[in-house]
Amino acid sequence: MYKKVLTLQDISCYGQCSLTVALPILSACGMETIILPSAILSTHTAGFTGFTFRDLTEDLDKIADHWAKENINFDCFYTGYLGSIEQIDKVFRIAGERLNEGAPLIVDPAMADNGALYSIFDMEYVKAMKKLCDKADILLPNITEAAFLTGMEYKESYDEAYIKELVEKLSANEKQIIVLTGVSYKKETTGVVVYENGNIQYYEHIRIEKGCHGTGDVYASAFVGALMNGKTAFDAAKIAADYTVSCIQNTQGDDSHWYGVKFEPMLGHLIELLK
Ligand code: PXL
Repeated sequence: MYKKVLTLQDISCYGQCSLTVALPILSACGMETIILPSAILSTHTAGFTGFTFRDLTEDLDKIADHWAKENINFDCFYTGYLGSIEQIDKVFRIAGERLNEGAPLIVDPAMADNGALYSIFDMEYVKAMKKLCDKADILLPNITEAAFLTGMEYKESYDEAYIKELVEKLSANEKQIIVLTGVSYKKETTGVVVYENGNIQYYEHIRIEKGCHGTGDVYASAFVGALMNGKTAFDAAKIAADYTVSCIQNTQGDDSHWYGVKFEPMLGHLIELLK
């Protein structure tokens, strides 16, 4: 069960997202976690202004060259927020060279939420991300990202037919698994759709009105950790959902903590869910 999981995303020094979330969650899931920072920002970009941004694209090839020399390989490659279009090409190289036989490429397109792209991205980036998504074994978009990737209209309220069309359009091949988050058919509930082998499964859970920033990264990291513990995609999707809900509940009522999720005190709960 001791697996090497490589994750490529940014370091937002402050703000509880991307690598500062993925590393502790994957470690708690028992994974040897290898990090590849795509950029270093003083904070994340959602709600802070004047943040610093150092792009690390140039370092990615040098790091990959060294790993090639040392023959360092991985059992999973999970990508999150990337800093630039050029980095997407680097992902193809690393996935092509460094993954063990059968190791999944898991892509969280991490570029949009609530109907809008994050501030640094544009439609060129969406086009490049679509190419990467087509290569993924498992894709973890929210509804906004799925709408941008497919060119379908983003809807605040929708029915099962809309969700079916969204995952079908998104699906690059019949082996690919799509885990679509934030699918809500009723006011009081939300949930996750898992599209696998042409079948749709839905896990519904309570919806907490006041969401918080960073839940997508908490969800994706817990999903990868559960999957790499041998859970099926649907079971991993359920475990990640239950853990994320517990983290949001733990963050509620603290208005000073608008920028992230207090996920750390709930790591014990995640470990219990994995048993
Ligand atoms: O949580 C996604 C994310 C990751 N990294 C950075 C972000 C965001 C979302 O806004 O700004 C830098």
